[in-house]
Amino acid sequence: MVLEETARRIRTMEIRGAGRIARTAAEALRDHGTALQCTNLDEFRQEMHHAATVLTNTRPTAVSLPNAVRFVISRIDASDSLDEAQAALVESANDFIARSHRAVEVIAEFGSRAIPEDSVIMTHCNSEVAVATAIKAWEKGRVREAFATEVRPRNQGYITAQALSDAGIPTNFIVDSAARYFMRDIDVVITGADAVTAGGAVVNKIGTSQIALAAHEARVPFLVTAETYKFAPATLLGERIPIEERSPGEVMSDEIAGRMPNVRVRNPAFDVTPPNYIDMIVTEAGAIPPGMAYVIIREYLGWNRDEWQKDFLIDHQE
Ligand code: RI2
Repeated sequence: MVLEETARRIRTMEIRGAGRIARTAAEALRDHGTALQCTNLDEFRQEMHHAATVLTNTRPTAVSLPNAVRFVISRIDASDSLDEAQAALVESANDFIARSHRAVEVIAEFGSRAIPEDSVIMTHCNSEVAVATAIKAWEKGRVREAFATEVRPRNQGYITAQALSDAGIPTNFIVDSAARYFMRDIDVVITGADAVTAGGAVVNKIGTSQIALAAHEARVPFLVTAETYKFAPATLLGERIPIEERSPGEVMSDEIAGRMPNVRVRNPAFDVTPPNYIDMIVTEAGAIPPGMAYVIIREYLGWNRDEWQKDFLIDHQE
């Protein structure tokens, strides 16, 4: 029940943000597994793999979700007894959650150093780690003012504007389409990421790539803040990151849409920013150029081609 309820809350975006959904999934696996009354290891593994699938099927784009689930499940799979697996579940879930919180703190520190003195910053959507970075930079006196976009259709920009305002940062709230108009006033753009490919492309909230393009044209540095678990190992096997397309009802009410039978409302939740529009990706392992994404996947996500290939092929047979 806890599991299904958590899955529902992630799907409906009651719980949202790539890092938060990853931590929530680890927590849900832990609580679900702790409540299970299995009599042997095989049964426990089977139940946990099912729970993992329920959680990863909720939202397809943020790779933090399958990475968190994999972090926990791989330790269950490596256990030799039921007792060991149950202990490994609790330990690995708690470990993931602690690492995630720590990563946000470390990135905020590294990222704040990359923001020049007296900067006007712009951010898009609501990224826990981008906001933490902006606030850290503000505390160091490096930020003068911020711009937060509205983020249609779910308006996550309100959450960002609130957080920046609570921190005392003078903040301008703008509609998404005003980003280029104000770009001349901006010193640095900071966003989060839902996924980073092996080639260094960043998948983030719809509209990010337009802002990156405007920043590139105006020669404004574009920083991405992303924990290492936002990097996507499967892209090394040629996999593409699926872009979630959400309900048209988020964009236009059924009543209005009903009057336009020839109109199809499209609602992609994410887009892809190519690596050449990104100056730096700040991770807890360091601030890297996008071209080094491959190294992060190899060094920090325990990349093992044969193992991933096996899992990938199994996934695709189902
Ligand atoms: P943090 C969000 O997606 C946004 O795209 C945001 O930039 C990204 O997750 C990263 O979030 P959504 O869940 O982990 O609002 O940095 O669709 O909080």
